Amino acid sequence: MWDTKIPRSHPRYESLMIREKLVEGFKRGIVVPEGLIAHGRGECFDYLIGEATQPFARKAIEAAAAALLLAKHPVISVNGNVAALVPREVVRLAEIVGAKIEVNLFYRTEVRARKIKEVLLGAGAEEVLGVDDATATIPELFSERRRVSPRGIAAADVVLVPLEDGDRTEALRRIGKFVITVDLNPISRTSLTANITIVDNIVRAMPALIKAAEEMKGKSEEEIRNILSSYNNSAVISAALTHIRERLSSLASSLLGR
Ligand code: PTJ
Repeated sequence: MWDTKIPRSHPRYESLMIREKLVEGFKRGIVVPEGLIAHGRGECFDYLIGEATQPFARKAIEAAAAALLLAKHPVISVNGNVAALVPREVVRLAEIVGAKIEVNLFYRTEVRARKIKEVLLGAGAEEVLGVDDATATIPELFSERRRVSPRGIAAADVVLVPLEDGDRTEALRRIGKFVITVDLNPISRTSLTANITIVDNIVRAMPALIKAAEEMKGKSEEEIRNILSSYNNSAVISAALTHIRERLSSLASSLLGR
């Protein structure tokens, strides 16, 4: 493992550790090779936003906590990358907001779905849907990608789908689900289609979402409704893009001044 070779003081230590978790997940059959590529794309956007939870992400996290707490039937959808990076956080968030956890894979195989279920049970989940019970279907999606649990995503009013593919996000919106995503790319089809887009790394966003939901539980329902109704996702995505533009402009200017 790298952590024996790379000192904690290494400037890219955190980032290398995240990579290592995904490589480990790949070797264990939890992450698909495409998941490693998807992570590389995410890393690039993480550089651009400054590898920190920015104010636009904090706004989206607050609104996401509100939507999950107000939901009658919230579901957290878990894919290979999410299971490799934040399994304990998924379980903790589900406990706080009373959500069901469902394995939902883009590149679905039954063997991998079962392995991901084991990871989540090992992280403390009491129940994991979407493996033996994925008998319902999302209309207009084809093959294995459409299969969901009748007690999970099929019945959900609010679905958290981190690192999701655009077709599926659009399909979930079409069947009336309120969709929350975590996606470092602010202009991915998923980011532009979701009701709430958290433009942040899943490894930072999940702990922040847990904290926000814990704190929000002490508020009245009216206060929580106000947080959600005053939220504007287009404004948040626009703020993410403006942040990237300003950050790059400032970096470019600082180089000229050297
Ligand atoms: O395990 P499976 O079969 O369900 O497959 C999972 C992947 C991620 C391969 C699948 O859902 C996929 O192909 O996703 P996409 O279409 O590549 O979208 C993933 C999005 O997540 C991209 O926009 C990435 O920028 C973003 N992303 C990658 N890593 C992170 C991330 N966003 C937040 N945090 C990350 N660590």
